[in-house]
Amino acid sequence: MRLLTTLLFLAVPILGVWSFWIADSYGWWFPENVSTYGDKTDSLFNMITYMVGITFVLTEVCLGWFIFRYSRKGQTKAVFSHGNHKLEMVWTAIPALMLLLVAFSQMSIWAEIKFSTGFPDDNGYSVEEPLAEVYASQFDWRVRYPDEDGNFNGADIVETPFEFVVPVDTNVVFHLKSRDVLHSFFVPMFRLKQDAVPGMTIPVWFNAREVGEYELICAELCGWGHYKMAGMVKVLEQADYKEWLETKRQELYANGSEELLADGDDGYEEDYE
Ligand SMILES: [Cu+2]
Repeated sequence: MRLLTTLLFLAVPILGVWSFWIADSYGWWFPENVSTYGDKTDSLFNMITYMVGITFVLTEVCLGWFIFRYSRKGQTKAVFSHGNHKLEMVWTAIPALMLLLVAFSQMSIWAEIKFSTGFPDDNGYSVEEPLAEVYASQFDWRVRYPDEDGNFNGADIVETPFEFVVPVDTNVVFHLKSRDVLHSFFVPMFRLKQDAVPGMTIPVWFNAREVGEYELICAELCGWGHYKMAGMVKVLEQADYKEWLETKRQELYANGSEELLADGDDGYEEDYE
């Protein structure tokens, strides 16, 4: 019975390690990463997982051993202990060192992803001249592209609901805002998550390495319709992106007229004078 109880306890770490081992091949692990900085985020995550995992296994094995060793009949007398200073120093120092290791390992990665002073600006987009503004609200994602002069306040603003279209292999910088409560802009396949805070304009950047469509979800419980805040980041070839934006702008100028749109005409003046 003693052995059976011990083995039952040991089944927990064994199943834990086993499920960790096979998770990736069953698709239970992270989705594929397509952003330039995602690999660094993943390596940080893996480092912490290994640290926690090894500690977990060691603790469980100790627990199993104590269960086996001290559950023998007749061994019911407790030992009174005054504590052990050396031991306490050790179990304080080891976690402290591990936390320091985590803290120092993440500093440069955090700075690269989050510090707007270090954002890349080599693709024409920068904190001052972002590719778009992304507004979160209950329960909507709204992306606004500036007019040709980079102006967000003009009349010729392309606006897309729930769809953020961007060029591939480009350092995309955008401004994240909220119209009401806290939301969070989360694209798992970019390893990018950023809160949208009411009253704040938060610059965010990413660089998607592959053309495709990637889920954008709200990761901050923001009200009853939170589950509906599911959008899409659509990554296009750079030329296709330019064409898409141009077409969208022409749709604006065409003012709903399909004929004008078909002509590729972009002015009211000639047609309505
Ligand atoms: Cu939400």
